[in-house]
Amino acid sequence: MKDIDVLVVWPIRPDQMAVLEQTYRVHRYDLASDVEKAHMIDSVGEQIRAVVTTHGGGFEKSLLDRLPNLEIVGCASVGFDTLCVSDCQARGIPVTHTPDVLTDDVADMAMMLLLATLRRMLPAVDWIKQGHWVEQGMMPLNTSLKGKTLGIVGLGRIGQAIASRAEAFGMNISYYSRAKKTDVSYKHYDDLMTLAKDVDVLAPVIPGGSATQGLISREVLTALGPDSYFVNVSRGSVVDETALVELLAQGAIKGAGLDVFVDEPNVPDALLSMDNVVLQPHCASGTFETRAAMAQLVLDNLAAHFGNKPLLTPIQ
Ligand code: 8YV
Repeated sequence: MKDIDVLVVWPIRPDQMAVLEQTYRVHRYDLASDVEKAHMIDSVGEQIRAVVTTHGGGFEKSLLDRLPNLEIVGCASVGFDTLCVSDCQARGIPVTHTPDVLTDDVADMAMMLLLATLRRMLPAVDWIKQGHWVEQGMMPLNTSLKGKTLGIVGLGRIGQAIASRAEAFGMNISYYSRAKKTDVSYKHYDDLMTLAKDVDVLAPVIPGGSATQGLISREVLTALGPDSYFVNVSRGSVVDETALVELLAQGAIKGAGLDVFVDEPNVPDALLSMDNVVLQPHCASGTFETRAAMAQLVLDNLAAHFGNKPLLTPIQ
């Protein structure tokens, strides 16, 4: 398959990149300058049969239009809101993603944010480092997870993995989704505002994109109340980030644990100085094991396509 041209818009893990380069004729669009990118597409665009990318690299229609013989897009992320999936599918070009292999790590991140935020882990570290323990004694009390209600917005694979974990910590689980799930016993809400009013922690676990843009609105956040928390491991776009920052600053929400932001890698300055927020750099799936599994899934989907076998994880 060395005669198959693959355009790398965003690289996968080094081990799998090595296999990709041994197996296909790889063009490193990700490493090229803007001038080099334009030249690359002019010279080999018509030869490109596959694209490799991820959520961070995306895949825009303007580039798709320059690849007339593209057959498949392999994306190393479960979310695909930065890819022109419908345009690809309209041309009969499947797009594959990486569900399931990252579910546990993302759910772990949600629990880490929950624990660190409610138990104020980072201020506790400072309590020691700043000498407060010596000078002032025990740090102020924080909040237990046990007995609190976690409201999950969107109970898909990752949402259910978070729910299972949170239950093990003694939390009650409620969820909002359009349709009630028949395979869970958690309390279902068909109204987001009511869920927000009833829970102690609100956690959106939904895809990004236009359908969920700003779904967690200022009104929903306000309905949470001053003794509640917000945890986000989905996409920054699903929440009114400006409202979130203001409400956190005002104490209208008690705290937040955030792994995703609207304008990554730029995080609102106001959040950087708050001691009631825990910030992570969109790294929920960022473990050696999971990123390797995601990368391998990209390779396996390409191999299936060019081997005329069914794709493993095509976006439907
Ligand atoms: C990205 C993610 O893959 O899978 C997703 O949808 O958001 C992450 O796992 C990671 O940020 C690399 O872009």
